[in-house]
Amino acid sequence: AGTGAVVIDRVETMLVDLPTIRPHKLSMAVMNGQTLMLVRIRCSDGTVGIGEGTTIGGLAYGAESPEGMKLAIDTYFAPQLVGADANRVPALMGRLNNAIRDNRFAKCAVETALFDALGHRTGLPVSELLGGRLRDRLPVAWTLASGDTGRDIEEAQRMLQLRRHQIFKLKIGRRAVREDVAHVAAIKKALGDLASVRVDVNMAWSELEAQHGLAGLVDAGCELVEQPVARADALARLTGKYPIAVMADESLVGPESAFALARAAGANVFAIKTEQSGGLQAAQRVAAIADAARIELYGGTMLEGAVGTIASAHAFSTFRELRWGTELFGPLLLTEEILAQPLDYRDFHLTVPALPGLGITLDEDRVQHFRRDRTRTTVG
Ligand code: MUC
Ligand code: MG
Repeated sequence: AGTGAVVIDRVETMLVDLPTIRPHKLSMAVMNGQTLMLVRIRCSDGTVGIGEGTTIGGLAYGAESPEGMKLAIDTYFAPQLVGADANRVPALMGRLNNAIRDNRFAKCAVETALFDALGHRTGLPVSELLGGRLRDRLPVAWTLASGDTGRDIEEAQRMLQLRRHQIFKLKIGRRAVREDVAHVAAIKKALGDLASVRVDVNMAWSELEAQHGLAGLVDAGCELVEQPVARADALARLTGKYPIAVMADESLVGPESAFALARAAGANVFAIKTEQSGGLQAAQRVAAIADAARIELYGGTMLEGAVGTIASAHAFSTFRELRWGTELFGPLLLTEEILAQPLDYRDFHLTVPALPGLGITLDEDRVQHFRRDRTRTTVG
């Protein structure tokens, strides 16, 4: 296919509901399944791109939901896109950003589909369209969040044995600080030096609770704490106070917030999520700000399925440094495979595909099987 005048013909969306392998307990929600909002963009040269949007616990994490993203894309995004030049992804994103406020998750899904289609058109992987990958494999952490210390230890030991994960992120913040710290200490003690143990509090602590919590986590052998408190100013006050890395997650909602956090020396590490950032290129801008401020990087997840996960992998593969690895394990938390060929997880890493576009193929029969509403929405 040439790169002449190619326009966007159609934008289609659907919701796909998949169960999780076990209840996933976070401070703000318990997940028994995940909903993938898939967007497919069809172009006049026959190329097709796919993108994905997810949230955590419906509206428990933020202002967007899978159902809301679908509505926003069908009603407001699609008319901006249909008929436009499909090759100019930054221009298309500029147009969306002018016409549509916020909706960062939906924008990420659409941008992913645009880059996937462009990749199929040009023969290049999305990582190369984003400026070029610096690595082919990404370290992948696993989240322990069964709610039970013994079960978490067994799960971690199984992951180590399978050589799938050696970095573990523990979800805490549902219980009293002292109980949570004891939970972390027990897990670290059981795993020893074989594993890196980190925690995500998902904003559940007050600043005072965080002071107790961080001191306890240091003694427990935990090396990093993610978003212990909600407020960015409190996060900044905690940073550097204890010998444990403080990582921002919820506080990071795109480049402007990244700049404000960096200016306030508000974190040692940024958990960059493509959806939270507002897209793949926006995530790269957040990474550039972190780089300039000497803030270290971690590739985060919104518990995306295979499509969103591999899109994030392409983006993270272009980051100059990735000191803390990634947590791109989303598809492994789901019971069902929706790709023709599963993602390649082995030796504690995920491989970034070298094929055109995202480098994945949906198993259409399985997608149709798990699709919530079989009525296809077509615009254009
Ligand atoms: C978060 O807050 O980081 C990432 C891993 C996981 O289990 O939940 C997420 C969201
Ligand atoms: Mg987090």
